[in-house]
Amino acid sequence: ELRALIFDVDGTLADTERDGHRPAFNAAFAEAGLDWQWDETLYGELLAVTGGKERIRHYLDRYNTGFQRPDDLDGFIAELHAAKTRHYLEMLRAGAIPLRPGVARLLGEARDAGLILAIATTTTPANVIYLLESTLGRESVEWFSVIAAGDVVPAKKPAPDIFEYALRHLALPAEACIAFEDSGNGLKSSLGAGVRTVVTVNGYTRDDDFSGALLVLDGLGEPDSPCSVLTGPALE
Ligand code: XBP
Ligand code: MG
Repeated sequence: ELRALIFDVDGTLADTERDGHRPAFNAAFAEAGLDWQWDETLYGELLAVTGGKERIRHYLDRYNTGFQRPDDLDGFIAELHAAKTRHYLEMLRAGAIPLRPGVARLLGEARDAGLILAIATTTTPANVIYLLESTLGRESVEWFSVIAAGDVVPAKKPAPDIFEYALRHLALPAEACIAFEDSGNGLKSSLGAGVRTVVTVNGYTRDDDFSGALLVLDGLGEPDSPCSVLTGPALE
């Protein structure tokens, strides 16, 4: 019996990456006097690694090997990332990032149907709270029984840990849940935890590997602009 829906945040609830996280990273770099610029194409490649701090480290390892690393690299990255989060939260507070079509409707219908809602994301907890508050109102944070986010698990997606954490706190078996994800990394994570998954792709994830998904959609759609099924039972 279906009891709960578990949502990813970035790319699934909202298109946060290209015009949200990416410019926030760039603002933090500029503020720190660094000449790093993550354009849309480079950012698409960097998304291979989830987690902002992990992404900065990956950038230095693979794309900016000439950078003179400070002795305390962990501290340096943590500080840059804290600045990035500050910029990102400012954008959310200004209402700069809307939910994707169909998200508010689906959440409302799920609540009406008595389903439990949860979140499983690699992003920083405050980012989730601010997104919900700025788009659905203050009380919407309470709609979610579990908000599993960020560093509560050491291994981020594609590791299954964050979904396993959410299941543990929901006290539900994987079979009682359906996950909503937008990326190959996210899908690996949810499937790794045994949770059936609906994928709603976006510009950055369209070409990811979605094998094993219950359904792959180009969005969640609204009555006046329905979504399309890219892969799913109907097409097999
Ligand atoms: C999202 C992420 C996050 C965001 C940035 O992945 O990888 O790192 O890009 O957020 P998913 P932070 O949607 O698979 O959870 O900088 O707060 O990590
Ligand atoms: Mg995502």
